[in-house]
Amino acid sequence: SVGNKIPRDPKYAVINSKDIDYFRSILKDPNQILTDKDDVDPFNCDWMKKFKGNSQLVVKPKTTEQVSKILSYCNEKKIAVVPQGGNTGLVGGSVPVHDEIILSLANMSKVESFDPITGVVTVQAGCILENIENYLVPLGYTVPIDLGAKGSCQIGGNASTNAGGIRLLRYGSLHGSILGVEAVLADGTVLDCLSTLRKDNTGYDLKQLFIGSEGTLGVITKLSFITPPKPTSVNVALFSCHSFDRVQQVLIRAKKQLGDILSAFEFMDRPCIDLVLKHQAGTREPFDDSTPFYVLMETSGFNEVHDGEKLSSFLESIMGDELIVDGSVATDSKNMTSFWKLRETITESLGKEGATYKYDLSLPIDQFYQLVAVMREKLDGKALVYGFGHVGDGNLHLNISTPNQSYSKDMLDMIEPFVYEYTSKHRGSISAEHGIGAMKSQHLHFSKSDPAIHLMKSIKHAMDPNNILNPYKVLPQ
Ligand code: FAD
Ligand code: 2HG
Ligand code: ZN
Repeated sequence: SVGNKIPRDPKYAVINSKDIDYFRSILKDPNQILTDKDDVDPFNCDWMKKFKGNSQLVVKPKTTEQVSKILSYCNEKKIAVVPQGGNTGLVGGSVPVHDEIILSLANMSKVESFDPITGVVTVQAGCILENIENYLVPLGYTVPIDLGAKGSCQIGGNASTNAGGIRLLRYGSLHGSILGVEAVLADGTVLDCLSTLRKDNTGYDLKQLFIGSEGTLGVITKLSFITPPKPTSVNVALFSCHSFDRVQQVLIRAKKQLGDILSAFEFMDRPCIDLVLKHQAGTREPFDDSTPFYVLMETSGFNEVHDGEKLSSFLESIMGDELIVDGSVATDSKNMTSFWKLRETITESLGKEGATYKYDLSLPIDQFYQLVAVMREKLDGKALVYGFGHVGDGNLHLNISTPNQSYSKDMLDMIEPFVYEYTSKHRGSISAEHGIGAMKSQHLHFSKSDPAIHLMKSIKHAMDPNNILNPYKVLPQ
């Protein structure tokens, strides 16, 4: 692991054989309990192999009732618990810091119901995002969220991190799409807020507390959310630009001229393209000339002719004013996939290089690329700096990579707290979409005021007085 770990809080119990016997008695199927080191190890380690815990036990409930019994017991015995979905999180929130037991939602993966009139789907929290998409597509609907980790991440994990991704520009955040949540509270109480209503203003909107709280306030067991009809006419285009200022001009025109059919506007700098070309078989240089900036844009609509006309006049406008150097529109699904691959495999490619320091920031658009340039100057060749992200949402993924090296305190000190201070000074957010987890809990103050942190702590205390749910995460110690 990187940096100094927060010491283990001695108030938590160390699990013993009696506890394991109890879990066996409620979970019945022996496959629902993992205690062998080799079986538990993958659950102790995060996707980046950066955060490692030391849990001795994974429990894999199949029902809400089983989750309730597990938590009620843990609460009574003061056993700390980490809820875990697909374990694709990028801030160390999904793995234990010390010996917290791991509650995996992997066995709760059923789609429960779908209403073809409202488009509302109700699912168990452990459903893998891509499986929900595959369920919906034949019915003419689609999930309102999409991200590179779709083949492994679970909808409960997406909700718990309030994941953003590449469709947020079009469909908004999960705070808007999710209509209902069933969650189990720390003491085992099952909270049924599993509404499927579009409108429900009956006091505090409690389900919102579980969206984005990273498993610190309850375990989400079921969710309902609104799904949009699946667009039938999709275009994907790739552009190259000389300057970031031109990228912004293209974005403004895309919003104004494409309006409701604009469904993604993603950005990557040239080092990202070089990186993907190096690590991903089957990718190739997109244009004759290399330029410093690239944009991947998608339109999604329901009328091919109408969408095609809009796209053509938009392309004419940006080419006519020389906002782009090169541009290409994918004509078939194979080309679309290869364009998307240039964007969606950046994270995986960074992982292949070596230790990567990841920052997921919201910044005002005029500061968006400035920070990348500032970091390059500051690090002066000691590390490689990559800038990409959801520019249409003001979300920069700043990645600093040290090929063939392991994580080092010296490098970390060159980056932090500078990046957070810079972000805070420009009134940005130190986590746009990945959450706080273990990585940023001590830095929360850069984006939240003291009264806001105080209120967060009060809510946590009211809902989990023994602090058994995902301790050492999100809130500063
Ligand atoms: P996990 O990683 O298992 O858990 C994440 C957090 O949620 C943890 O704190 C965990 O305790 C909690 N949790 C999980 N399930 C539950 C539950 N049922 N109840 C309560 N708490 C729970 N993120 C984005 O926002 N946008 C992106 O575009 C994006 N792209 C990615 C691309 C790649 C290649 C990778 C590896 C990751 C990407 N991520 C992205 C980050 C990550 O995939 C998301 O944060 C995702 O939502 C995590 O889901 P998960 O099921 O893997 O959750
Ligand atoms: C993405 O948008 C993800 O690809 C991951 O949020 C970003 O690796 C990252 O920093
Ligand atoms: Zn992202």
